Amino acid sequence: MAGKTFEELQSIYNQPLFELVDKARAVLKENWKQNEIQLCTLLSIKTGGCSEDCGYCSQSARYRTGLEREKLMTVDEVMPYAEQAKAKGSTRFCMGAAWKGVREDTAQFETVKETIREVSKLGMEVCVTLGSLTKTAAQELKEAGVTAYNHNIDTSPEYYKEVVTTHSFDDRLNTIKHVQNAGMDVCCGGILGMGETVDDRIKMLQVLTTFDPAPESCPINCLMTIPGTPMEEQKPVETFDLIRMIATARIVLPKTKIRLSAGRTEMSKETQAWCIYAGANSIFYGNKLLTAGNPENSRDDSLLKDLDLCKQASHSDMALNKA
Ligand code: SAM
Ligand code: DTB
Ligand code: SF4
Repeated sequence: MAGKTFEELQSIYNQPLFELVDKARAVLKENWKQNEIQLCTLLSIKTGGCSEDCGYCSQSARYRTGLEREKLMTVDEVMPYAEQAKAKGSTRFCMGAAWKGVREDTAQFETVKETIREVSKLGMEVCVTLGSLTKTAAQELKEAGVTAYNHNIDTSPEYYKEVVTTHSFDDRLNTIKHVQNAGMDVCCGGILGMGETVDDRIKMLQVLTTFDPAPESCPINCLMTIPGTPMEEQKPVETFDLIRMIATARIVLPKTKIRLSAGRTEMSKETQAWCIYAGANSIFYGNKLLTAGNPENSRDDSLLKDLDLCKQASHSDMALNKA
């Protein structure tokens, strides 16, 4: 789909809430099996000690967040987590590393690629989020079996400078280009609640609509305030702002999986139901995100039961009209 203008997005976002949700729900029904939800499990395979200064992050070495720095996990250490995720019904396993980016020709990168090859054998979608990539690193990840690469733009181009100073918004777009050119799916979204304006959120969505191809998935995270970071005092996101954002994303990215991501521990079942009704069709499943908490599996199972949702079957094609 061709990119939308900021004004087009603003008028979608600002229409009366129920009209917005009605439209988003119609788009969801047209493009997706409305009662299915994709479950993705996260694992931090290299925690903490990151050189970057992302103001929201527990893993930046620049803030005293109390997080213990850990070495890169080995293949054998990772596999039980992937197997358990599969056994519990997740179809995607996403591994994150607290790196500025991938350094090619290192033993660490070889270990990560070996891990990817092993996880692929389980028949799960393999997603990684390892920071910036060169063209070659992207190609090597694709060859190892990565199906999707997560690299968020996080906010508007203008506000990005207030969030991170050690790399730029354009650096993020550059990595996303390499991911697309290597033939991996792009998972790209952002965070709400970092002190940005509603217009910044809309501008972030506007950038996502210019991607070609459109992102395969789009995580919408609510800031989880981490003591010790510059954003520790930020206020929670208003529920109806979150719903508006999800509904708008659903309308402008009709075939993208919209993932209701970080911050669900602070959301009621009803809030989450609204978000899913308005177009979200994926969640992170498992009691931990990368370093922060996520609802227990049992709580999510009861949410899915209450809403009569089923877990997306392994490798089932969720999109009705996807080739
Ligand atoms: N280092 C890699 C990078 O920056 O892309 C991968 C890991 S990074 C932790 C992945 C994403 O998690 C970030 O882009 C951000 O959107 C999200 N995230 C990190 N900390 C968060 C927090 N405290 N609250 C909400 N989302 C967060
Ligand atoms: C994304 O957008 N959200 C996930 C995933 N991509 C890698 C990570 C959320 C991290 C939340 C904070 C933490 O666990 O440290
Ligand atoms: Fe490092 Fe990624 Fe955290 Fe930024 S978001 S500090 S790059 S781990």
